[in-house]
Amino acid sequence: MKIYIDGQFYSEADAKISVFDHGLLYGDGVFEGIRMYHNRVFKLREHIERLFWSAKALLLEIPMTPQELIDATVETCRQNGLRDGYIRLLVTRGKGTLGLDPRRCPKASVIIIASTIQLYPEKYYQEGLTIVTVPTTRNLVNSVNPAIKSLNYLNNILARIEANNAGVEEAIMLNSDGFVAECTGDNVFIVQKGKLFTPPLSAGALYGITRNTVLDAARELGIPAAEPQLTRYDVYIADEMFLTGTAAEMVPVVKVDGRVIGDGKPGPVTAKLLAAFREKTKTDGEVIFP
Ligand code: PXG
Repeated sequence: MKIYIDGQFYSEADAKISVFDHGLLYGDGVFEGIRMYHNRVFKLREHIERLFWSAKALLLEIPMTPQELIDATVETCRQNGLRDGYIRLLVTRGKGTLGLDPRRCPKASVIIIASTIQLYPEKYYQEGLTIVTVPTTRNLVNSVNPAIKSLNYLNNILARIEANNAGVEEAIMLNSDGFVAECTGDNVFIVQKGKLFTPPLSAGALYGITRNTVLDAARELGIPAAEPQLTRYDVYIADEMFLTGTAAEMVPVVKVDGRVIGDGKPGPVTAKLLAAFREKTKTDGEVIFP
């Protein structure tokens, strides 16, 4: 494996960063998880745009232009001979002192890892997931805003531990007002009487690239979609439910907190949207090997 760090490629054994990097010391940095499908880097421009937004919110200066980052990402796929897989792109605050002041870190570091992906077992796509709501509340929008895809994922990791303890693969996180925000690494959608609903960003959801892709697909298919505040009750009485994320794509949910969703099987609107999503992965994104 060849890993990109600040303009150079290193073998996995030699791909190292300083223990004084504030990405490690404080989780001070931003990241993206990106997919490659069919020799293309899916939604790469959208991921780079969101990375720059996350960095802007942290006053973190990325030492490359968006186009340079796009080129470096595609080059990392090429160096690893990958046409399908998963990319982790990180920008850390860089090497500093043991104090948390980011002004002591003169230059941010850019790391790009391109690899294969560990997907959910096919069974979950066929049969649907069982999930639960967990006690850990989504970060307040006035704290580390959940819209910032930062290297500090402890809020999500605490929720994931609660999911693990409950013996399930994902968890619904509510915000401090009790509304549905999102899952630990996925956005939440429900279908009710043919209409698609997903929580608004202000509820504490990430501006998910897959979320946007699904909303685009719904528009194209003539499926009405809205972004209202959603409660657990809305989820329990939904006809269908699914989660979206770069890694998961679209995964159906059939049980939440012991309540069976719809008829307990992945639904027809979910299937239609998944087919449309899969089509989009064939034509969108920067080509890796021309
Ligand atoms: N919400 C959160 C909190 C996320 O981290 C999503 C939603 C989905 O967004 P995209 O843009 O991917 O559609 C994410 C992103 C993992 C893992 O290991 C998942 C994400 C990021 C990093 C790791 O499951 N999901």
